[in-house]
Amino acid sequence: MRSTTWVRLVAVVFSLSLILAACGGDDEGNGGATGATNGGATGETTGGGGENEIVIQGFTFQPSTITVSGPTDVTVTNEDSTPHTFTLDDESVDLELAGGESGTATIDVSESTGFFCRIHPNMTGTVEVA
Ligand SMILES: [Cu+2]
Repeated sequence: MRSTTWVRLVAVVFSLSLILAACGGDDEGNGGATGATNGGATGETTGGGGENEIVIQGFTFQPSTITVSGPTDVTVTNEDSTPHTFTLDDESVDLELAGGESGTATIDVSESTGFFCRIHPNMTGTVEVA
């Protein structure tokens, strides 16, 4: 009885080690592929998605509302030929952009605020905190 159990145990352990070895090999392959896929997807979402990029076109900020969660880098591109600024209401960010120029600033606000262009104060937008 005991010896039979022991033999079975050895057989099971041996089988498991074969299975684990096989799976281990597969996992490495899959792990790499999955990691790359996830990394790329995450990078795209975090890096831009569009939300962290503002284009100034035709004297308007597009989009005029962005959402941040913690300190967030925002790239602003002025596609007009006229100079504009991207200025937070508290002026903690104040990008001056000549026509065709772009700049990046880190928005770090704890509650929703507005932004505007100092040259054209009717150009406004909103930063919402998620
Ligand atoms: Cu302007």
